[in-house]
Amino acid sequence: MDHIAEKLQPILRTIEHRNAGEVEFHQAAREVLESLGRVIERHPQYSDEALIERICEPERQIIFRVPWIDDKNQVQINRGFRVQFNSALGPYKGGLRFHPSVNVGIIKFLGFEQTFKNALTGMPIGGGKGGSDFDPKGKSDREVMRFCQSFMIELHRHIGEYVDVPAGDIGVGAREIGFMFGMFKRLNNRYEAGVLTGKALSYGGSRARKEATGFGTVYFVQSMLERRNTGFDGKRCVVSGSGNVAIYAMEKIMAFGGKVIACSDSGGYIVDEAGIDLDLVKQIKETRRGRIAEYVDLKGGAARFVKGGSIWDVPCEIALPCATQNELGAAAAKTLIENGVIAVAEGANMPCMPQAVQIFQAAGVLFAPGKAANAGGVATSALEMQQNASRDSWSFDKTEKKLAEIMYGIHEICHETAEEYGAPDNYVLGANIAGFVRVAEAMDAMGII
Ligand code: NDP
Ligand code: 2IT
Repeated sequence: MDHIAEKLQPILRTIEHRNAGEVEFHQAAREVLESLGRVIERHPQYSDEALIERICEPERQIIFRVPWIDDKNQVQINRGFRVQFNSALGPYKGGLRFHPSVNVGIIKFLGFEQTFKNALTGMPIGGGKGGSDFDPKGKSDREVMRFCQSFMIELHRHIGEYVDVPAGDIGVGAREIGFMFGMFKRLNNRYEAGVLTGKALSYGGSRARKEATGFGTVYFVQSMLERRNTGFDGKRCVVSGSGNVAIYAMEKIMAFGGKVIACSDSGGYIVDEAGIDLDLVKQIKETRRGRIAEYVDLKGGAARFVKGGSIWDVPCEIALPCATQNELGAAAAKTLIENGVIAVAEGANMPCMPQAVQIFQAAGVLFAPGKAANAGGVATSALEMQQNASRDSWSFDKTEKKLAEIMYGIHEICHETAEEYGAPDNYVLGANIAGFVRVAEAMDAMGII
């Protein structure tokens, strides 16, 4: 990894000062700035007219109160966020996260990453992110509905198919999107299908959107492995998390002949040397919204549950962190390498800490950053917007084929860009530069905005 070029250091200092305490945003900005030194050396125009400074400052940040009434008739107050980061390439686009850890710094880092990720897809979407510190865990469907309705009563005035198009993220799936869409439609008296993505198929959702992030990550890994003349066949894989991204990453790994032996949730991880039974995981997680620990009693055999602990202790050749930010640090990276890992891809956003990334890269492990590897979700959201705009609905095969092409395209541009800038195999550099250049060129063409 490069150091931050001298010319770019004041930019990071300003970010740290202006966004005091927002450590995840500082981390994400630092990583991108580390990659940009090589760009401004060759193309000084990209640092003219404060272009990089403008890209690092969100266009708009909205914070609002979300009051709702729980099942005990008590009034609850949560905080809602939407950071509209960059609209140079299209309407702001990015998910909503409902998790008690959500704060403005987390939403800002996610919106910043999203801007470059969306640029990498080559589709006309800007970057944004939102959410709330609301915790859907343990809440009844009615409580979730009342929360989502209250959240949308405020958010609706800030979004629209040409303005800002939210979708899901941690804690937000088809159930929550449905409740929010219903309230948006009522408030606007307008059937604006393209205002949200990740909708159910019954009212304008896209086939393959649910699968897209996990599938896409695995397509990206397949492209990396091909460059080393290998594939998933028979390889031991570990996937952290057991939510939307993890489940469909596991499904595609299995379809490609890999063997998934461990997955997790925030309570701990399960190991099943016979290979994870994905139908059972779906039953526990998707149908019952249960805990991954239940797998062991239901499956029997040699399956075991490890409470807490690090899933990265499980020896594997391919590791996909698909849970949350900063879930894989330096110690875990070293353990994975000692155990023979050959490829690591971020299904989650920024799950690997900077030291871990450095350790992987120094050891020659194939490493795919989230803004490239998990772009399949938002890319398929853009396909959902296309279907909504043309009042069309495509088959699963057609949609998945487009997703696969997009992922292979992202792999190609990251790889080629890294090579062009003298660091072949450095997908972090390739993704940051390629994403940045697309946003920078569009902004440059529009004057000082
Ligand atoms: P889900 O809510 O469906 O699943 C999240 C999973 O991660 C759960 O297993 C959850 O465990 C675990 N997890 C979440 N927070 C923590 C935490 N603080 N510590 C430990 N485990 C945690 O979310 P998604 O699968 O949609 O999202 C996972 C990651 O992928 C996120 O980083 C998200 O930003 C990213 N992503 C999602 C996309 C999408 O389309 N959904 C697209 C691109 C990236 P538990 O249930 O116990 O909390
Ligand atoms: O992080 C992400 O890319 C997402 N949560 C998906 C965003 C989207 O608009 O589909």
